[in-house]
Amino acid sequence: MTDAASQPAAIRPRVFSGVQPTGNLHLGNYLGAITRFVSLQEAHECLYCVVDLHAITVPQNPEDLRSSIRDVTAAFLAAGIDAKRHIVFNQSRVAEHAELAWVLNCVARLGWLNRMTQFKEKAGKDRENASVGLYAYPALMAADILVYRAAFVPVGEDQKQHLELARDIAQKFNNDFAAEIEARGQGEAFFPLPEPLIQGPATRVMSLRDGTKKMSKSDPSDNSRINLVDDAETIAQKIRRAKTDPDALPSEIEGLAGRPEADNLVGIYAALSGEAKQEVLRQFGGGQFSGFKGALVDLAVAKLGPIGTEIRALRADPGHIDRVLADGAERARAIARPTMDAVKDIVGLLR
Ligand code: AQP
Repeated sequence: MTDAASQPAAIRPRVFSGVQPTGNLHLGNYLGAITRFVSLQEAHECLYCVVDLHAITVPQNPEDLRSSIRDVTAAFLAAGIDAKRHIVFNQSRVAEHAELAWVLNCVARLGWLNRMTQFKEKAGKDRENASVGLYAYPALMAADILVYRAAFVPVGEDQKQHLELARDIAQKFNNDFAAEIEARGQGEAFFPLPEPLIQGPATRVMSLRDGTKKMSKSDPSDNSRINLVDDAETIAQKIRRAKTDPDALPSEIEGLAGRPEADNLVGIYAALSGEAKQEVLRQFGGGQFSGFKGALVDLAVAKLGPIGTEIRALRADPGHIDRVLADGAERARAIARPTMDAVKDIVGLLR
C-alpha cells in the first residue's frame, strides 16, 4: 500500500493548529479551521491544540476557562477529529510551548510585533493597559508551531499575518544560529518555514449582523454568530434575522461586489454545501432572500445539528475529555521535548 494514510506518521507531513478556548465555537471557526483540520487527517500527522495560554492574554473567569477548554475539545471530537490516530491536547500541559516562546521572544524584534494588526484591534484604544502576553501572543503562536517543526498550519484568513511572523522568526533563528546548527549536524535550517493553509470558500466568515465585521466569539451580540452548540430553532432564527439588503440575489459573482451581507450568506451556503459560489447563485440568483434563507436554514441545521448534539453528549462526560487531553499532551511532549533540548544546545543553554 502506498496511499498517504497508510504511511507511518513519521513520514507524513506534520500539521499543527490551535483554537482558543475563549467562548462558544462558531460557524467561522468551523468553516475557516475545523473542517480543514478534519480533512487533513487522511494524509498528515496532525496535532490539534486547545490554546489555553493564548486565552489568558485577556482576562478569563477560571471556571469558564476550564469548561471552555473541555468544550473546544468536545467540538474537535464531535466534528470528526480522531484523537487516537492524531493528537488533541491543551497547550498549557506541554510546558515546551512556553519554554520555546521565551527563546523566540528573544529572537523576534519589537518592530515586527508592533506591526501586528490583531494586537491593535484587541488592545483597542487602551493600549497601555493591554497585557504583555497579548502583545507577545504571536511569538507564542510561533513556538506552538515550531516546537513540532510542523510543515502546515490550517487557519482562517485573520491569522495570515501571525503565520508570516512565525516564518520570519524561524528564519531569523536559523540565520542567527547557523554556525551552531551546522556544527551540531542539524542541517542548514533547524526550523522548517511553516506553510499556512488558508483555503476554501469560507476563510473569513463575517458577522450575521454586519457583513464588514468578522464573525467572532467575543462579539457581544449572540445573533452575530451561529454557535456549534445552537439548536435547530436558534440556528433558524439567527439566519432568518441575518442582515441583508433590499435587492434580489444576483445571478453572477460580480453582482455580490459591494453587498457584504449577501456575499457572506452565499459564501456560507457554498462552504456548507461544498459547491462554488457561482453554482449557488445559479440556483438562487434572481430570487428574494427569504427563499434563499429558508434553504440555508435547512442546510445549516442538517450539517451543524448532529455536531451540536454530539458536543452536548460529550459535555456530559468530562472525564472522557480529560483523558483525551492528558493522553494527547503526553504524546505531544514526546515530540516537543527533543526540539526544545536541541534549541537549548544550539543557543548555548546548559541542560
Ligand atoms: N470568522 C472567521 N472566519 C473564518 N475563520 C475564522 N477563525 C476565527 N474566526 C473566523 C479561525 O478559527 C481558528 C480559531 O480561532 P481562535 O478561536 O483561536 O481565535 P480568533 O481568530 O481570535 O477567533 P474569534 O472567534 O475571533 O475569537 P475571539 O473573539 O476570542 O478573538 C483560527 O484558525 C481562525 O483563523
